[in-house]
Amino acid sequence: MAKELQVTVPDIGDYQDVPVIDVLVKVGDHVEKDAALVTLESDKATLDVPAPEAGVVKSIALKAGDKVSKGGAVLVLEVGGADTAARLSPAPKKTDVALTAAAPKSAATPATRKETPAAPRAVKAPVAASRLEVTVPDIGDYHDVPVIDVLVKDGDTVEKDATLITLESDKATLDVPAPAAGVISGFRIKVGDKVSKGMAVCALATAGASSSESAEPEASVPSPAIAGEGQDRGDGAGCSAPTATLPREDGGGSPSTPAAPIAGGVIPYASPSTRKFARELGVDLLRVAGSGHKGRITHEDVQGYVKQSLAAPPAATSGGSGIPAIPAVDFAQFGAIETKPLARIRKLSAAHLHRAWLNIPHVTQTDEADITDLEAFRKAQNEEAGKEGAKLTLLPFILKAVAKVIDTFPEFASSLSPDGESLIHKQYRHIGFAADTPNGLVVPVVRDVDRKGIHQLAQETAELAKKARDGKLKADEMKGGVFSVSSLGGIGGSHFTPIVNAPEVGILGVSRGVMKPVWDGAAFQPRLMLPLSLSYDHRVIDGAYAARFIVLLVKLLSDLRRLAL
Ligand code: CAO
Repeated sequence: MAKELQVTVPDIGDYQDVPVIDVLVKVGDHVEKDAALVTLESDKATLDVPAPEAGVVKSIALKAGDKVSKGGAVLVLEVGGADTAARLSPAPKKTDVALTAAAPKSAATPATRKETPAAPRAVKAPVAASRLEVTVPDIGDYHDVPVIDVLVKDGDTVEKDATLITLESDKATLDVPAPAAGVISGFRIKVGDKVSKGMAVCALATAGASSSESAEPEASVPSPAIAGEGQDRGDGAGCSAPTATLPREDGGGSPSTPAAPIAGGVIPYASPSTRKFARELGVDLLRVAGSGHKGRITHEDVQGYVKQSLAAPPAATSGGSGIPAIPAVDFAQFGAIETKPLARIRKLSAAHLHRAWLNIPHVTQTDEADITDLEAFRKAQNEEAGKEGAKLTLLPFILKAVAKVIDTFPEFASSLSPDGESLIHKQYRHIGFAADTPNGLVVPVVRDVDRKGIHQLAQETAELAKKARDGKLKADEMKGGVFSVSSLGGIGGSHFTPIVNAPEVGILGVSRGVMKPVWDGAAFQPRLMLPLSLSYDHRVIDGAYAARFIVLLVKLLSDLRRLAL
């Protein structure tokens, strides 16, 4: 018994007055259950209204450009009639050539595509399709990385490079892309799974040589209705028909990608991970040009946008935080110039030093330590050890003495809490030392200096300094310091003003020891004097406290026996 069914706009969430952007059927069309009838486009997504049952379109209540809300009339469908049954019952086979003939107008308009749902199949079927196993690609050193987003399902047609799943390690968010265009089957992953390189994701039925012929107005992309009836496919494709609440891509590509209509230019097309990344950086995706397929915005596009924004010439009158900017100068007007990109380490340390310099009210306290005896002892030790022994330099003595002085003045091993309300006292004595490398300054950290002997410290500093110069320091080896030492003594110079290595509160600069005449109360004596420069964060350290710190340090270095007390 034929009856008329009024099709209305289903629950489309909070959306009201959503524009109709496409009417996909016309009066007289025969439609399958779940075939898309009209397409709506909110400012967040594109939505298809599906046929609740198979039937024949009797009348249509709206046109492109109309605005609709939940419950609004879409069309009237005659269902259960003999005509409908006759038109729909011979289940189309993909090899059924007659179906191609039955769809003479199929590629002409989207509406006729839906009218003859078997037609796209018929176009696609003869194509020599191949099956591609998609696995998790090389994702660096990561293992068991959680899947945070699944963007496709069995039956979905995806473009090459469309994101299939998104992984999130503790360091990065990674998209696993489709290696080729095709139809998804055997999808094995769900949100929360943990994956590693090589694990199976799904199979991809890729089109053969003639896929290009079907690329045009989507004649071969299975409509939701067609995908739903794909029993004869044999690959598991087509087991799910997208519902009206599933976003649809802008006229092509993955139907389940939460995509934006590029043509309209309203919503940027980007994967959830890219959106998340942009949100974290405060980037408005509307301002970012997408370089991916169909204008898709990639992580790199967001990064490029940020870099470009940072590199943009500062306003002539002011830099960040109201600091007057240094005006740009065209040096080429004065002679030949060459511009070289900065090494990564130099850029990182520049940003770090700038932050520390801007945030910390620095004071530098200087003094000189008489290291005549220390040097005599050090040289004697080196001679005793001979060429085979590990060489003792001044640095391990300084580290040891600093650790000892911090025990007496523990605020030098503290940090201000981020809110500036309290002081965090660190009980450990890990001390960093600045190392000069061909690529810039790095600060390796020696662990538990207070618990180690001079020889062990000499060995560890030598190893860390070598690693630093070879660019092989691990991130962990540059973390956790409570205080830093910057020794320029091997190079020369007298005092300098080291910059506190935030969030530490103190740094000791060591310059070159110089023989000087020192008055002993009766006569001038030749003594080797070591210039010391102690910079500190004046928010945490008082001047008197710092002066006492350096006085004690001078005493320890001048008389090594005190180190043992
Ligand atoms: N006075 C006199 N001589 C000194 C000295 C000092 N203060 N410090 C070191 N020396 C001597 C050493 O004893 C050694 O002499 P010998 O070969 O005769 O024994 C020579 O100078 C070379 O020492 P070194 O500098 O190679 O070794 P070190 O352990 O003292 O220092 C390191 C290691 C990594 C700190 C150093 O190589 C380095 O990179 N210094 C630069 C740090 C820097 O760039 N600081 C600035 C940071 S802020 O921009």
